[in-house]
Amino acid sequence: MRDARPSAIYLKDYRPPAFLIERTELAFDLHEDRAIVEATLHLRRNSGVGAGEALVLHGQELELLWLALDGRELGEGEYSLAEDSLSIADVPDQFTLSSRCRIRPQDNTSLEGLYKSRTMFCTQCEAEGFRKITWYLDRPDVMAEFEVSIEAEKARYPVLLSNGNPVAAEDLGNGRHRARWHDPFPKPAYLFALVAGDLRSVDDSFTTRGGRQVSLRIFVEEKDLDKCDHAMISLKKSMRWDEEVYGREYDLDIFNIVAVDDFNMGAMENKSLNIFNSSCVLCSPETTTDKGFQTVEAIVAHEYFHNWSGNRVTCRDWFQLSLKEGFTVFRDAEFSADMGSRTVKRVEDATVMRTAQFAEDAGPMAHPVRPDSFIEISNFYTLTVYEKGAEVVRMIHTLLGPEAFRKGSDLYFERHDGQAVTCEDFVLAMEEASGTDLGQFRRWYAQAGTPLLSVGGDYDEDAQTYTLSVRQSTAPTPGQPEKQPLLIPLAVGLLGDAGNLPLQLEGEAPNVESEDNTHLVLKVTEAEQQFVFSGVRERPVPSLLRGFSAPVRLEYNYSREELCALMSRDDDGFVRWDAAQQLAISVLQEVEGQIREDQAARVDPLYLKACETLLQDTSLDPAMVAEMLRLPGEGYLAELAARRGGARVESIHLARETVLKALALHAEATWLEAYRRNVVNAPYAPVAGQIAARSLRNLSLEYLALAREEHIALARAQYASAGNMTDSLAALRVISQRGTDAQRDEALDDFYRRWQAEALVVNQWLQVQATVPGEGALARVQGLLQHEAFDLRNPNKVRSLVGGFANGNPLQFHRADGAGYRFHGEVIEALNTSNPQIAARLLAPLTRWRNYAAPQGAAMRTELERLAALPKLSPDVFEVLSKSLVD
Ligand code: B3K
Ligand code: ZN
Repeated sequence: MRDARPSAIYLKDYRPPAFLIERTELAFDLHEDRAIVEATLHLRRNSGVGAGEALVLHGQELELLWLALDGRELGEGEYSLAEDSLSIADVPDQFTLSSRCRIRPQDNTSLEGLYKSRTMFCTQCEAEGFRKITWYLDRPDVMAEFEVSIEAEKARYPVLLSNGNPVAAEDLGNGRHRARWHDPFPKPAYLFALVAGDLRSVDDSFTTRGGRQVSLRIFVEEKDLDKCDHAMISLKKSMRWDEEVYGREYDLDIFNIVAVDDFNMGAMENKSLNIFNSSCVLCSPETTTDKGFQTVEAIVAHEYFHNWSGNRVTCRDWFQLSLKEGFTVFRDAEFSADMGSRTVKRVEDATVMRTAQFAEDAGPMAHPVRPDSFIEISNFYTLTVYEKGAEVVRMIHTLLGPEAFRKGSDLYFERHDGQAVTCEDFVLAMEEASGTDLGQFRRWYAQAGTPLLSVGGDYDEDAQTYTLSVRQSTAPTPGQPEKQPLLIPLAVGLLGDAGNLPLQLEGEAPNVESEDNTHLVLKVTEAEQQFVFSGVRERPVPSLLRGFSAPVRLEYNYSREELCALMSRDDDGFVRWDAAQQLAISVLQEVEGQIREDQAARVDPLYLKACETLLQDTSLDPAMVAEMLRLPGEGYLAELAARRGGARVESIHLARETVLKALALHAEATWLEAYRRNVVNAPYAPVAGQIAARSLRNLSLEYLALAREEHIALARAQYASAGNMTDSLAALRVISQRGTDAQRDEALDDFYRRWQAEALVVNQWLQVQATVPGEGALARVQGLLQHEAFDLRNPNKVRSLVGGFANGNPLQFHRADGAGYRFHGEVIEALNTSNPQIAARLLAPLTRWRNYAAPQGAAMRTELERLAALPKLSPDVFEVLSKSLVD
C-alpha cells in the first residue's frame, strides 16, 4: 500500500509502448511458502517511438533475486528499482532480459496476480495483476507469444495448466513434476493464466464448423464433479451460436475451464484457460436456483465469446475496456435471448440499467462508456462500461439492422485480428461496412450521464395527425458540465382501441420496417424535435422506447388509464412491463405522500384491478406476469425520490409494504389460484417454461404470505417438500421475511444443517439472513461475521452477507442511528488492506449519500469522512472516497 496520494492517468496521454516483447518465457517453481518466477523476455524497440528511451518495466511486490541482459548479470548500478517499476537506462535495440524473483502467493489476499485459493494456485491478471508475478510491460498493447513451465509437488498439485497447448510433462523424480505449455497466439499479459491443483475434470469435445476437434475440460475439486454438466452444455451451445450468428470459430485444440472458490468477480477469459468463480460454473438442481443456472449459462458464454471479442482483437489501453466488455455483454445478452425468453431477458437487462447503471450515472463515480481518466482501473469494471457499453452496441445494431451489423462485425474481426485497438476502430468498421454515418452517435462513448427524453403527444382530430414532441437533455456529471445532443434511436408505436395502429411519418416513404407497420425507430438528434404521424384515425396512446431502444430515462405524462391500456394491450412486451412499473411507481409515490402527511393510505383500486386482471390472464407468459407484478425495489424508489427532494427510507418502505399488502389482499384468491396452477410436476429442468412457472408461483407465495398469516403454512409445506433449490430458497425467504421468529429460526437452522457442506448454498443462507427485517438485523449480521461459515477473505461470502445487508435490508442498513453505516465502514476498513478491489466495490451504497434526506444522508457522509481520514488507503478505496466527497 502506498503512502503517497495516487494520481490519475489520462486517455489523452496515451503513447504507444517504447518497447515490444516478441516472446515471453516463464518458469514457475511453486512451493508451500513461496514461488520463484524466472522470466526471459525477448524485447525490441518499437520503431519510431521514443528512440533512446530507457526500458521501464512494471512490477509490484516482487523480490528481485537476479537480473541479466543478453545473458550477462546486471550489477546494482546498472538498473534501478522503485516501488512499482524496474528501469534500465541503457539497452540495445534488441535484447533478452532475464530475471528471477520471489513472490508469496500464500500471502496474496488481494486475489490479483498469483495466489492460493484453498489448496490450489491460480492467477488473475486483468487488468494489471501480471506485474505482481514478474517485471513486465504490463499493458494490453504489448502482445507476446508465451512459453510457460510450471514445477510443483506432484502429490499436492497433480494438475498443472497454462494457456495454449501442452508441450511436455516430466516427472522430476523428487516428488516434483513439471509441465510445459505454449500458446501460439500472441497475447497481452492480462490474458496469461496458470493453475496448479489437485483437480478432476469433466471432459467433452466439440467439432467446429471447419472440422477442428476441440477437447473441452472443466476442472473442479473431486466433490464438485457432478455439478459441471450445465456449464459444459452451455459451452457447447455458445461455441455453436458464435459460429452461426457471428461466423466465429474456436482456434485451438483445447478449451479449459477451472473453478476456484476465492475470486474477485465472475470469471476471466484467459486464452484457452478460463478461470471461473465456482459460483458461476457449478450447478445442480438440488443446490442451484433457476437464476443460478441462467447466470452460469450467460457467464460461460460471455467468457467464451471473449475469445474473439477481447482476445483475438484486444484493447489498446484500459480506457477502451468497453470495446471488449460492452460488445461481449451485447453478444451474451443476444445469446441468452436466443436460448430463453427474449422479452424477459430484455426486461431483466433494462431493470439493471435503470436501477443500478442510472444510479451510477447520477452519482459521484459517473463516467463515460470510454472513461477519459482513472486512478485505479479496477474501479472501472462498472455497469457503465459493461451494461451501458452493451446498450451502445445494441443501438448500433438497431440503427444498422442485423445484416449490416454482421458485415460490420466481420470487417472489425478481419481487419483487427491480432491487434490491440480502440472503440473508434469498432465504430469505423461498423460505419464502413454499412455506409451509415455514426458521427454524432460517437458521443455515446464520450459523454457520461443518462439522457432524459421528455415527450409530449398531440392529436389533431381534424387533420388526423399525431405529433410527438421530443426534448433531450443530460444533466451535468463530474467533469462534464455541458452536454451535447446525442443520436437516440427511439422506437415507437401508437396504440389504438383495437390494437397498435399502422404508422406513417409525414413526408417519409411508406413505413415498411415491420410487417404490420406498427413499429418505427425515430432518430432523435436535436435538443428539440417533432415527429408528425399522418393518417391517424383515432386518438392513440403512444408506446414509447419499445424494447428499451436506448439507455435513457423517458418522461411522458401518461394518465393511469393510459398506462393500464399499454399494460394490457400494447404489442411490445417491454412497453407492457414498463407501463406496469410506471403505474406501480405512481401509486407508490402517491401512497408515500399520504404516509408523510399522516393521511390514511389509499391504494388506487384501478391499479389493484389491473394487476388482478393480468394475473387472471392465463394466455400470458407467467414469467412476464411475474415481472409485471413485482414492485420496484426500495433502492430504486430511493433513487427516484432523490430527484424529488431527498429519499426518506422509512416512508418509502412503509409505502411499499402498504401497496404490497393491498395487492395481496385484493387478489388473494387469484394469487392462490396462480400458486396452485403454476406447480411444476415434471422433473426439474432449467428451461424457460418451468422457470416461468416457478417464478410466478414463488411470487404468488410472497404475496400470499403477506395477505394472511395462515399462508405461511404454504411456504413451510413448500420448504419441506421442495425438490429443487429454486423452490426451497423461495420458501425459506418467505418464512424468514414474513414468518414468526420461531418459524424463521427453525427454517434457517434446518437449512444450514442440510447444506453446510455446500459452500455455494451456505452463501445463499448468509444472504437470506442479511435481509431478515427488524431491529435485530444488524446484530445478526455482525454475529454471522464470526460464524464458521463466514470468511472475510472469500469475496462470495462478503458479497452475500455484507453486500446482502447493504443492498437487501434498506431499513436496517439505513438505521437512523448510523450503526448500519458504521458496521459497513468497518468491514471496508478491514478489506482496504486485504482486498482493495472488494473494499472499493462495497463503498458503492455509501457513495449515494446525497440522495438521502436527514439524518441518513449526513450519517453516510460522516462514515465516508471517517474512512477518508484513515492512514494508508489503497488507490482503489482512495479514488472512490475522494470522488464521493467532492463538494
Ligand atoms: N474480463 C474479466 C474481468 C476482469 C476484472 C478485473 N478487475 C471478466 C469479464 O468481463 O469477462
Ligand atoms: Zn467480459
